[in-house]
Amino acid sequence: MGGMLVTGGAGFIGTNFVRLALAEGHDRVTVLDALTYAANRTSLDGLDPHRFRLVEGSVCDASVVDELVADHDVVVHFAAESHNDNSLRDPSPFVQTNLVGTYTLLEAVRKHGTRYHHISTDEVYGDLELDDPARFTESTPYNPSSPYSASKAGSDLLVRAWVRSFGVQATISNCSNNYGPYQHIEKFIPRQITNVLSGIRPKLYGAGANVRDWIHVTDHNRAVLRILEAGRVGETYLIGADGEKDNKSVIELVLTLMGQPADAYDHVNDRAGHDLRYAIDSSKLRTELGWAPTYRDFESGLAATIYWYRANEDWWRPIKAATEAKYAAAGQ
Ligand code: NAD
Ligand code: TDX
Repeated sequence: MGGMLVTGGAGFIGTNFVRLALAEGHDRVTVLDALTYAANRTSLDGLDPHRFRLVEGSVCDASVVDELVADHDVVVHFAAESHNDNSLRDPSPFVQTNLVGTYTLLEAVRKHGTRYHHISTDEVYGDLELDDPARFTESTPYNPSSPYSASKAGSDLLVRAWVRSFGVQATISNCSNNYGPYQHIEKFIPRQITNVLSGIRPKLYGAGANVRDWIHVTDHNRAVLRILEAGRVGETYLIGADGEKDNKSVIELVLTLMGQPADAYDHVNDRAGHDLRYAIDSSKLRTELGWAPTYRDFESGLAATIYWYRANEDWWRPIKAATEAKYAAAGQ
C-alpha cells in the first residue's frame, strides 16, 4: 500500500509530472500506460527503479485498474487520447479511453475509497470571441466543440456525478495549452520546431488568428501537486498562467528564435470547427491554494523548449516522417 498511481505517465504531461513528483520526494510512483502512438517509453528512462515502476496496460481494463488502485493511496489520471485533429479523423478511441477509461477508474476508486485527481482541459468550455473581456472560470457552462473536447467534458461530468452520488474523493483541474519538453511532435509548437530542424516550412492553420493560453508544463504539474496537497475534495480548479498568444505570433517567434525569417511558414487548411480563443481565469487556484506560475516569460520558456528538441533529436526523429505524412493527407 502507499504511493501514487499515475495513468498516462509515458505521455507528455504525465512524464513531466512523474519526474517532478519523484524530484519533490514522492517515494513510490507507478505509471499505468497503454503505450499508444502518443507514448514514448524512453521518456521515463533513468528513473530510480526502487521508487518508480511502469505497468503497460489500459485504463479501460477493469481488472488491471482494480488491482493497481487497490495498491495505491492516490490516483492521478492523465491518460487520454489528446489530439483534436486525430479526433476529427477517428473519434472512436477518444470515446473509449476518455469516457470508458475514466468510468473504469471511477468504479475502482469508489470501491477502494481512493483519493482521485482528474486531469482535464479548458476546451470543455468551448471558445471565446477574440475581443471578449471574459475568461473561463470554474462556473463557465460546458460547451465543447470537438470529439476530443466533448469526450473530456463527458469524463469531467462522470467525475462530478461520482462525487455527488457515491462520495468519491475527487478533485478536477482544467488547464490551458501546455508547452515544454517531451511533447508529441503532432502538437503545434513541437511540430514547428521539428519542422525547422528537418528543413520543412512550419504550417499555420488558416490565418492563425486563433488564440491559445500557453502555460509551461512544469507550472501545470506544480499546480496538480498543490491540489493533491491542499485542494478541497469535490472542487474544480482552473489552471492557467495568463499566457494568451495568437498562433501567428507563436509561429513567428519560433522562426525568429531559430534564426529564420519570421515569415518563412506556409498557410495550410484550417481545422474543422477550429476553436477561436481560450483564456483562463485562475484566481481560485491562486487565492485558495497559493499557486503562481514560475515560468513567467514565454519567450525564454520557448527558447528552452527549442533547445530541448535540438538536443534530443533521437527522441523525436523516428516518428517525424509518419507524423508529417498524416498531416499531408489532410492538406495540413
Ligand atoms: P499525450 O497524448 O502526450 O499522452 C497521453 C498518454 O496516455 C500516452 O502516454 C498514452 O499512451 C496514454 N494512453 C492513451 N490511451 C490510454 C489507455 N487507454 N490506457 C492507458 N494509457 C493510455 O497527452 P498529454 O498532452 O500529456 O495530456 C495528458 C492529459 O492532460 C490528458 O488528459 C489531456 O486531456 C490533458 N490536458 C492536456 C493539455 C495539453 O496542452 N497537452 C492541456 C490540458 C489538459
Ligand atoms: O500544425 C499546426 N498548425 C496550427 O496552426 C498544428 C498542429 C496546430 N495549429 C493550431 C491549432 C490550434 O489553434 O495551433 C493551435 C494549437 O494546436 P494543438 O497543439 O493541436 O492544441 P489544441 O488543439 O489547442 O489542444 C491542446 O490544448 C488543450 C492539447 O492538444 C489538448 O490536449 C489540450 O486539451
